[in-house]
Amino acid sequence: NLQGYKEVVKRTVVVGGMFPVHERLVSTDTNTTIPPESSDCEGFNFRTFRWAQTMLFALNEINNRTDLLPKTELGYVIYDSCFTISKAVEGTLTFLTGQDEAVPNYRCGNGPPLSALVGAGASDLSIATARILGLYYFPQMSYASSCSVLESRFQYPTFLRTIPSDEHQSVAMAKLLLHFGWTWVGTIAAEDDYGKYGIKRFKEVVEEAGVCISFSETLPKTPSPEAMQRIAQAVVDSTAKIIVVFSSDVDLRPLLEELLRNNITNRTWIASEAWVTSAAISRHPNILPVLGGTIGFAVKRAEIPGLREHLLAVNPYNDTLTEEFWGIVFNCTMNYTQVLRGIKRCTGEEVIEKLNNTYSDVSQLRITYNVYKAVYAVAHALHNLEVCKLGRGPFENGTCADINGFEPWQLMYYMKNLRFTVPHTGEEIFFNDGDVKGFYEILNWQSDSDGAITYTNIGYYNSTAPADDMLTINNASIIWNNDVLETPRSVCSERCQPGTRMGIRQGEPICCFDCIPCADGEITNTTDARGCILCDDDYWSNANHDECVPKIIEFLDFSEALGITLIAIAAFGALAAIVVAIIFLRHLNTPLVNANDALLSFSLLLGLVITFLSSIAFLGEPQMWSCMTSQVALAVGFALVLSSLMGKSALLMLRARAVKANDVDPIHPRHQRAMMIVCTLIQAVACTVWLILMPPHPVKNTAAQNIKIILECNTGNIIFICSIFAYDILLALLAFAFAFVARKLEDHFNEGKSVTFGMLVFFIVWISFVPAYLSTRGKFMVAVQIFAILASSFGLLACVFIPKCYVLLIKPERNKEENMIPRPKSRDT
Ligand code: TCR
Repeated sequence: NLQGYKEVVKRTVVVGGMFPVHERLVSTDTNTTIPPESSDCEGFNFRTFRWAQTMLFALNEINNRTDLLPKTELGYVIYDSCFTISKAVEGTLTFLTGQDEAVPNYRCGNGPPLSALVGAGASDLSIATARILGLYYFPQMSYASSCSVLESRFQYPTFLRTIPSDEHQSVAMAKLLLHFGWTWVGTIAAEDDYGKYGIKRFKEVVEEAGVCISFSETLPKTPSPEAMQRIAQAVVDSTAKIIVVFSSDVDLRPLLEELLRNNITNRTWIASEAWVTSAAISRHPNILPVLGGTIGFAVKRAEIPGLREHLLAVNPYNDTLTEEFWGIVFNCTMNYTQVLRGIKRCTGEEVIEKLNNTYSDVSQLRITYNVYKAVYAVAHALHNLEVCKLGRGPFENGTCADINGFEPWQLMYYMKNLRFTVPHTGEEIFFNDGDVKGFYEILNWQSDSDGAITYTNIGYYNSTAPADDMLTINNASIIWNNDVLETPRSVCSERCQPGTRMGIRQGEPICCFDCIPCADGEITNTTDARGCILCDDDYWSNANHDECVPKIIEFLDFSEALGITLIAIAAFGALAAIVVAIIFLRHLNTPLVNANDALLSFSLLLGLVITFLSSIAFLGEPQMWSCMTSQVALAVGFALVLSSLMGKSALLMLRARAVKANDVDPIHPRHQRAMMIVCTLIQAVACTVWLILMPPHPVKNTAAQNIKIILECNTGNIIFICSIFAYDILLALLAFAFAFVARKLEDHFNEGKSVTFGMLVFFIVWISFVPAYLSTRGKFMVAVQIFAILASSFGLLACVFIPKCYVLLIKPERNKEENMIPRPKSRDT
């Protein structure tokens, strides 16, 4: 142990220090046949030795000052904790008891008063020592123990530190991840309180923000090749490109060897404070491809003038640690027995100025600066204690503590309520319930011209800033792994674009999902949507499924080709019927026209004109009036046509019978006309009732076809429309039946045959209409309907009237009385 107090007139107060100068204990076999002895340490660490030397430097600086503790000299005892809890506990007990053979709860001798313990490096060591020191209310000022559990004033009442709590660092790391949009990360944590608590808090924060952890590994305290291979394999196997490592450099180094062996590149490492500026990692040969681009958090850096000179002025004969240091640096020994074994002997004249290693590197004074601050904090607390004015003191009745014999709790009071500025840097230090505020610099590992790693400052994290400004990062100054400038991506699944939704994969973290296209009629308009949204009634999804577009409105328009054709045909039909009527009028008194009641022929033609024209009302955008007129005109028109035909054929049939039976003419034209009018009227009345009760009306049919709204007429009530057209069918059947019976009648105008034939055409058209109608959709249904109307009307027109017109116009000589059916004797005669 390093110790020294100057024998001067000033009174002396001792400051304890504890540094992990060695990295581990020499492994010994646990032999229980001999008394236990303190184990030896190995693995000399230049960095932590520099920390220890910095404490000496700071004490020296303080002792030389006249304004700080002018009447008191600070002495020191420094213990090496060897990065092990047992050594730290042993050192603490030795410190408290003043015994080499530490006896707990007992201190003998009247040595100079102890003030505070600076240290215990790693958190688990501090936790152990803080528990012991807490028993005596003995102040402890740590410079590197950042674990968040040390925040608890209940468990560690006298623990203070100059390093921010890892609570801040974990949150900062999480924010960094979110800043770059990384949602798929691996974590590696040391198997100590620092690693475990640090990564635990980190995971809590990121998982809340929706980041997923690909793998979590722990770095064992006693590294084995198998464990390292397993971790390296986990890194290789994972698709996560971002790996967060919460560990000290000492614990990380074995893994680093393994990573280098496996040449694992193309990853971005996120470094915790404990290894971000560690030369033991960054000065490793060939490290650049593996760890280049690393981003990490570092505590404040400072320049401490005079430190380098102090470090280089070490005296190898001072103490055993320096002796060992000297031996390692110059590859020689001061130990006589080793000299005998042939190892070079140190002269003590070796030139340390030439030394260029971690020890004398003062470019990254971060934890070193924390040590410096910690020592100053103790000194300032002692100073405040010393300058206390009786009567105005903080203790009972305004009393003060005596610097020559104060109690640890009295010093603790001053430490807690401390506020001072650090020399050279001017930083103001105070403890907020034992902790300093969370401030980190964010460093990026970049390579300089000779391929060595430099730490470039790319931003900072300030826990006291408002939530949005805590993290400040200059993205442009980052150079990533393999010298790329583009931010790496680390996601388990790429984002789901609009038009798709996230589909979970059973048993995998939520960041790993499939993008499932939305079904037709459903959309997503954001990325990473959880579910598709159904479009409103009048809307439908577009091809990409990222927008609801209005459905296409469909109806058979007048202006389109099909519409125009249909109108032309219908108009032609109506015209033809009118022309026929005109021909008939011109030959009104000829036998042919008179043969079968001219009036019925005219009503038949009128009915045909109506049906032809009614088909036009089916076209165009359905309106209330067009729906009403089209259906009703059709129904009534057909009723007129069919009842006229029925009248005609009934007449034919009855006459035929009368002729056969040589009876009188059974029927007067008045009867047929009345029949025609009554049958048509029934239909007209039925239609009127229909129109009044449940009129057909235009509707938007959205159900028939997904992407279209079909504008069509709703027929109001299905029973009405059925009965109305059923009535028409009834008339048609009757007309057909009568005509069929009369078809063989000997008449040269073939009235019976042409009506039968016309009715057959009519039936065929309407029977074939049914399947055609049912198998079409949208506006073509209307077209099919119109076609059926036109076809059946043309059929009737053609069958019934063409033969007659032929005779009237081309063969007028056949238009003779004798060609008529033999008329039964007229009643009047
Ligand atoms: N806190 C760590 C130990 C540690 C450390 C370091 C060790 C920190 N920084 C630098 C070596 C070098 C930060 C702990 O355990 O709390």
